[in-house]
Amino acid sequence: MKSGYEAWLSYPLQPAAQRAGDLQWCKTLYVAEENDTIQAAAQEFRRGVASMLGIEVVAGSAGAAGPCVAIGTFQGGNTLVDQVFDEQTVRSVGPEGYAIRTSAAHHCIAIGAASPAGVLYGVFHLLRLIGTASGIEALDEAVNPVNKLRMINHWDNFDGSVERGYAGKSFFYNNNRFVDNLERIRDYAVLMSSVGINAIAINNVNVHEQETLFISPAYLPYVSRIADIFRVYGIRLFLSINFASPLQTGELDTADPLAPEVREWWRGKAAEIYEAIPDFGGFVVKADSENRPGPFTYGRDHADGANMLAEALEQFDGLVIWRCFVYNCKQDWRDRKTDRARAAYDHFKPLDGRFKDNVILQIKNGPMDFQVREPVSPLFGALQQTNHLIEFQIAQEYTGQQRHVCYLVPQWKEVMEFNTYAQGEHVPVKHVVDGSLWGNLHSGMAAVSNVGDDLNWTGHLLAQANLYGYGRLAWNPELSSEAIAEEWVRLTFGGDPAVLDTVTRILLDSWSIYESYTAPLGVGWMVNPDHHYGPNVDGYEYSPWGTYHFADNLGIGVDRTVRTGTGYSAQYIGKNVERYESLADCPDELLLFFHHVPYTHVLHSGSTVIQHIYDTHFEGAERAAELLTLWTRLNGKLEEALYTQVEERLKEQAEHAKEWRDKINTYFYRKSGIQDKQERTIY
Ligand code: GCW
Repeated sequence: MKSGYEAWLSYPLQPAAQRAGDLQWCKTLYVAEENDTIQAAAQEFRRGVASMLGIEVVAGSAGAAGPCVAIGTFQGGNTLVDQVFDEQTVRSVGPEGYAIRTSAAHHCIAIGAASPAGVLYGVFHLLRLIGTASGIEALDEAVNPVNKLRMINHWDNFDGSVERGYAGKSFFYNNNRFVDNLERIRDYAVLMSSVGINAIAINNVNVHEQETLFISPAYLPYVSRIADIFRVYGIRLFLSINFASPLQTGELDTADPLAPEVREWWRGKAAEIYEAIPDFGGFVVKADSENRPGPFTYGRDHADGANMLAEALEQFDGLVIWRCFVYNCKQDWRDRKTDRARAAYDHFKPLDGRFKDNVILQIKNGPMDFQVREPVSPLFGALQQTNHLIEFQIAQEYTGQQRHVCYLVPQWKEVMEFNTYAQGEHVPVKHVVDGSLWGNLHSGMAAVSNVGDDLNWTGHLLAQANLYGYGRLAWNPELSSEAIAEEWVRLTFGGDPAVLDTVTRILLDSWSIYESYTAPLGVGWMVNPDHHYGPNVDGYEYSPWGTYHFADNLGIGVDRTVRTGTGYSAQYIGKNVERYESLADCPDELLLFFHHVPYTHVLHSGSTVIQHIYDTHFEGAERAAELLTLWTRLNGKLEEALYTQVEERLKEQAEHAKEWRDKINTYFYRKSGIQDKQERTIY
């Protein structure tokens, strides 16, 4: 019986008509290399084919007659692979790419790659084609990942808790120990490599006392065991580190990045780490952010701090991934000059060009913090001489905490398509992020993981679509939200058209539904402090975190214009500045992020702000209830265990959406005194 643990590698049995076509190729697998990664690819192929096509795959060889699948690296010993691919194709395949071709002449489907990881990705591609009934008779393509770094950040703590984790405990640590059972970590690595993830940081960016010692001899052997597993699946392991490590371990009395003994300490540390893990990815660093130590203590800046670490890692090809989530989290709410949205740009734009080649700045997609709606960070397009990554949050901290369904791929797509005007009329974020715009040495995507030790990995089964979708999008940002959703549904539940229709519809509507019953028009927050679940309009209004909405009896919103507000809109480039600056041009969905307006202000939609709030909240709660109705139509069409786990979550969402609706509507009705035109119940 399925539990969700198999996720999108559950390999449902394909319909008989399709099986016949795919079967003839897949009965035999020809592998010529002993390499662990290629053997893992072969094992996955056997597993997938057995389950989807109902046959045991037999081993083939060079001279054997009859069709087969042949996999291997170019010139790696698989003669069929080398016969099928011409020189031009081989040249077009990059370090992590693959070529796949159905060759009638050679009676095979060949998968060739420059590296074992490429072979693995190619095999997963073939399995995906079988699982989505795409036909494999006429394959001929060379595929390379668009983004070089495709990373997952875990916020797992050594005690087993997961910061912003909504799917149980960590499966790396338990009670201040590394787990003994590595099976689940291996299964996780398989899942991640199947969508092209090639880098994973295994501990929280808030590095506490014990985790500071992960880079010490006491813990490195355990870290190394995990790296051994990841390596087989083409994944490099990263660690989040504590900037004050030399100080905190008591070995030095300073962590000043310009102090020679500190530089020496980190160089020694790097050597120790690479001794244990020769392909160690590098460090993820949260410094001078939310009370974490950093270079500011010593009057140094972020470039000084990052470059010091980069110098220690560079001879080993290690990377320093330095986060730009830096702002004043002790703001006085009375201070109307400080604007948290400005902070990342104000800190990092002036440092553009000062970072070493192996430093990558990691920038959250928006200027605030993973809200259901916020503008794109103006740092994308502004950093011309610095490697950088975009950071998304797969964990649904502010988007329903995996108790509500919120398929985030459409949001990420919107961010990636955003025109930065960085150099010319059309320069979308995706071309900044993939490094093609300025030819960055390192670039790509990172995202905060949404998994834990819940049996189905993500708590809400439908939240698996975000994990899947993130990997697919990082590999190829051109994929559409719809295509990704459909793939995920087919691979997870099989190809029943009713299931496909219903589940993709639920996924594709879910972000807009969640947005409509929560904080309106881009203003954000309005959640309960600390845990961030559920409505609380003034939860952060008088707090030090810089996340205000400024609602009074007349109006609401944050004035971030240059003319009368914080000046944030000037951080954008070209037409974006005026678009956000002008009340007339600012898009409705971001109106309250950029402007403070009266409740009677008329939106582009024709509705007033207050009526929009009422309408979207009533509709949002209704639409949330419809999600449950839609799902109940699938009763009997899915495995019981899968059906009921989603049903339960959708019930909670439908109830909780009413809570949001009533708290938000009541709050604004009481503030404004303006009646709902439709006279619905407001308390
Ligand atoms: O949004 C905040 C989260 C913190 C997190 C921080 C960050 C890991 O609430 O839990 O800390 O972002 O991104 O560093």
